[in-house]
Amino acid sequence: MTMHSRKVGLAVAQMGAVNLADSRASVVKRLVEMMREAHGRGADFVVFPELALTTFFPRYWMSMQEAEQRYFETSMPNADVQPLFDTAKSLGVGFYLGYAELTPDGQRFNASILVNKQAEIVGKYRKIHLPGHDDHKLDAPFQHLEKKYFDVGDQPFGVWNLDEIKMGMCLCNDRRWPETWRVMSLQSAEIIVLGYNTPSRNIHWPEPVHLRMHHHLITLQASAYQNCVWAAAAAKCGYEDGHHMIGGSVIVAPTGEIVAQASTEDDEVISVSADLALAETFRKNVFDFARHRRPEHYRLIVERTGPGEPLERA
Ligand code: ING
Repeated sequence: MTMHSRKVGLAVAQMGAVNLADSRASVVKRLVEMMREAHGRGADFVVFPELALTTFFPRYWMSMQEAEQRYFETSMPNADVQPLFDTAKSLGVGFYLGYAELTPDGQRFNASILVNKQAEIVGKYRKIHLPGHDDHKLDAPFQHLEKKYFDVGDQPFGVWNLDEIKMGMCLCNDRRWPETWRVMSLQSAEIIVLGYNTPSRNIHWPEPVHLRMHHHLITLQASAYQNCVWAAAAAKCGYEDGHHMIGGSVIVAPTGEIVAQASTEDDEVISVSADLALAETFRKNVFDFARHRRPEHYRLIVERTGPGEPLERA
C-alpha cells in the first residue's frame, strides 16, 4: 500500500570531549559549526548531547556550591548559548540541547530543551532516571554523582508539537527503561530525541567494554521498533581529561534499523531524511496500541517499584 510521505531532515551532532579547561564559548562555537553543517545537509532539526556545555562533571566530587557555580545554567537561553539560538533562527533549524539547570528556587536538574525553527523554547524536560550514586567513592577511578548533583525530574515524560512534528525527549539513562519510551509513544510521539554521556568503564564491576555499545544500540533499536518512533541519540564522547565515554551516536528508524551511525569519537554530524510515514504501517498492523494492548494485565508496572512475590492466580 502506498504511504504518503512526511520527510523531515533529522541530524545528530555528536560531540567529542569537552575538557575541564574548555570554556562554554568554545563549546558553543563547536555546536554552531555542527548546526551549520547539519543545515547544509538539509536538516530541519539537530540533536545535541546531554550536559553539552561542559565536561561530564558528575565524574568529580566537589561541593554543591562549586558545582552550581561552575557547571549549572541559571537561565536558558543565556549569553553563552545565545549564538546557537541566533544561528538556529537565521538558518531555520530546530534543536535539542542538554544542560544542567539551576532554578531560581535552588532546584538542580539534568535538563534538556526542544527549540523550534524560530528559536523559541517549545519544551523542557528534567531527567527522571538518575544513575550512579551520591556518596564519595574514594577508591573508585572516577565518580558518577548524578544522584548527588541532580533532583529527580518533576515533570512527566512529554511530547510537544514542534514544527508539525510530535516530538518526545529524554536523557541518557532514561533510554534504558522501556517505560520512558512507552509513556511518550502513548502520547503519540513520532520522533524521540536524547543526548547521553556513557562512560566506557564501569566502576562497580569489570564489565567488558564492548557491552557498553551493545546495550546502547539494542536499547535504541528495540525501543524505536516497539514504540514505532524514530530515535535520534547524540553522544558526548571520547577522552575528557583522560576519562573515556562511548560514541555510537545513531539515528534509528521505526523498523528498528540503524540508518546512520557516527564512526568517530569526535565532533561529527550524522543526518537522514526521516520519513515519519514509515511508522504508520507498524502502528496500523503490528503495534496498534488501541487494538492490542491490555493494560488491565500490566498493573504491576505501575504498582511495584522493585521486584516482589509472584501474583496470586485464580
Ligand atoms: N550515563 C550512563 C547511561 O545510562 C550508565 C550511566 C551506563 C548506567 C551504563 C548504567 C549502565 O548511559 C548517564 N549519564 O546516564
